[in-house]
Amino acid sequence: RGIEGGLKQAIDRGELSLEFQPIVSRDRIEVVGFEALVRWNTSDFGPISPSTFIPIAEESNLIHELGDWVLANALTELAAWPGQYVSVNFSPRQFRRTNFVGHITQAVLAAGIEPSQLQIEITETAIFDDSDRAAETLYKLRQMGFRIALDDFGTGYSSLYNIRKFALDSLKIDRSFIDGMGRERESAAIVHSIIHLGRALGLEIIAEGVETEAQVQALRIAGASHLQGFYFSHPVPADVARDMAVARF
Ligand code: G
Ligand code: G
Ligand code: MN
Ligand code: NA
Repeated sequence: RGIEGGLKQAIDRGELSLEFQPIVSRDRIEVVGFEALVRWNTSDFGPISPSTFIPIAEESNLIHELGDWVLANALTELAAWPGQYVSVNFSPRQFRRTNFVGHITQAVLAAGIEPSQLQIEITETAIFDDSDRAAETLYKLRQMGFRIALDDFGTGYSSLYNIRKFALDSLKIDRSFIDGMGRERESAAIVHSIIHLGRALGLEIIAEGVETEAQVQALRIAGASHLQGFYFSHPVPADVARDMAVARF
């Protein structure tokens, strides 16, 4: 049957769940949002990582059903933390789906929330292939009031052209650069220049994969506007995240 067969039934069997990881402001005074991360606990093999099953879902049409489940459930959980946004990952195929904007708008209306409470995370891969069409989609999404984040920034077909051409709210610096910051001059230089450039363009800069106090200090000095990572919290179930919505770090 394989993973694809199991994934088809995962939703009906209630095997999917979501975890949430806080995104914290630079001054660590407040949690501004939560990234939703899907989890699959299979009856046959135990937990399987999304880095394994998302690519398989991407190869079939299952990504749409799975993505719809993630979005609807993430929006439902938002009701528990009305002051924060939820940040949802969308794979390239979801983003390129016909009438993506209408689809997301419907989901938000159905959940009764404001578009500004949803941050849409896409990677550069999603916008690279047909960049005119992607630019139009992003423009429409921003017109509607959704927040847009470019995820894993620096690892894809990073082009400075992208961040000028596309309507964005934030850049998420890939955690590999944060990890390298304390050890390699190259990573530190890349982090500094992404922050500098992003700020000059009026973008929020979310540093991902923050694990140590030293990284927190370095990123604050460098001017990152937001931080996310195990230092603050691992991804946690919604009821645990709820108590974190008003936490101070
Ligand atoms: O949380 P974790 O490290 O297990 O996530 C592994 C990868 O799976 C990350 O690249 C993350 O962006 C991706 N991922 C997690 N949840 C979702 C989701 O709901 N949709 C998509 N498209 N990707 C997700
Ligand atoms: O590709 P994306 O950035 O969406 O991936 C998010 C993934 O990063 C999640 O699977 C999450 O579990 C993981 N993650 C979040 N914070 C940290 C961290 O501080 N260190 C490491 N190694 N992984 C993290
Ligand atoms: Mn992400
Ligand atoms: Na990322």
